[in-house]
Amino acid sequence: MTEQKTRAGFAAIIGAPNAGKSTLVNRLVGAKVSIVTQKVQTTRFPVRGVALEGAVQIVLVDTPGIFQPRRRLDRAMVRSAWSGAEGAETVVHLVDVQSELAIREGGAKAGDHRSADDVQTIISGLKASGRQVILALNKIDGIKRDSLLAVTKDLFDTGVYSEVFMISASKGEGVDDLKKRLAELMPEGPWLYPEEQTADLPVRLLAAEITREKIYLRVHEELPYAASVETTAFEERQDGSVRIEQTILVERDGQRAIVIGKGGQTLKWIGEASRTELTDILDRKVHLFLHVKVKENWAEERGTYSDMGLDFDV
Ligand SMILES: Nc1nc2c(ncn2[C@@H]2O[C@H](COP(=O)(O)OP(=O)(O)OP(=O)(O)O)[C@@H](O)[C@H]2O)c(=O)[nH]1
Ligand SMILES: [Mg+2]
Repeated sequence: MTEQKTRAGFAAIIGAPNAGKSTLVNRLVGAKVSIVTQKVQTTRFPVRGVALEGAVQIVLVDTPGIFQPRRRLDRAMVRSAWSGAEGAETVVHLVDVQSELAIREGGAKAGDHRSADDVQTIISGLKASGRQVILALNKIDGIKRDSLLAVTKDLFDTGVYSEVFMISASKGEGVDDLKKRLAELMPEGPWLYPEEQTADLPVRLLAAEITREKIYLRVHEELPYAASVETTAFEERQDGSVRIEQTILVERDGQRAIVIGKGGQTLKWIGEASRTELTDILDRKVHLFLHVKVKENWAEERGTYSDMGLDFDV
């Protein structure tokens, strides 16, 4: 037998909100497995994506951003991110280098300061765990290389990193090198997923995520984290199509009005965008029905957490 020995394992991507973790996971997998928006705190629970590199299967774990949590949902998200890292063979700490640079070179916005603070929180957490991880500086597109050196040095001097990569998750630069390295770090063993599988999110949850992404893309300014999406029906029909019903939960009447929009225009846009993508992903005709409901306490209900695989009591 000349067959190459297979390897497989988990590589978790952690980082501050908006660092580009989901973008990177999608890029490494070569398919969209996790939703991406310009908003912080988009990812709410760990999402797995499966990448192949020769005979190696790398199961990427996209995690929610790590930040100073206040609300219950925030605490549950941050906890799940750290657990995602604990369960993985390899951890990559992804840092938005543009925020780090803005702080050094001037012009930093509130978001950059938050991001840099969260990076420090993560470094402290890593120090406490005694674990060495890979540092990946993201968003190097449009940045002068010399200015990266000082940032790299400061981060590296914390002692929590074993090596560093410079990448652009959205443009793809440097991602192949990182992928090769992750493959080397995976232990020998049988693959964990069938060859053709790239994601393992239950289809109802995936459908809810796609709609949540469209909501965030459309009304990100007006609707701060107040929305959640539930798939209430998913029926395969005789003609091969699928009928999906979803409820968008918001916390207040005003938010309901925003999601629906003038004459229903916003909700129509969200529904069309989501249906188009779901048709593509599910590879069949999709009938999508969206309802918007005010449920003030959706973020305080146990069911919300178990649906997402999050811990309620943190
Ligand atoms: N310029 C640039 N933008 C990027 C890059 N990678 C990601 N982004 C953008 O950064 C924003 C956040 O990307 P996400 O992938 O959702 O970030 P995340 O770390 O998963 O965010 P959370 O799930 O909220 O923690 C999006 O607008 C991306 O398009 C990059 O390499 N360069
Ligand atoms: Mg994300």
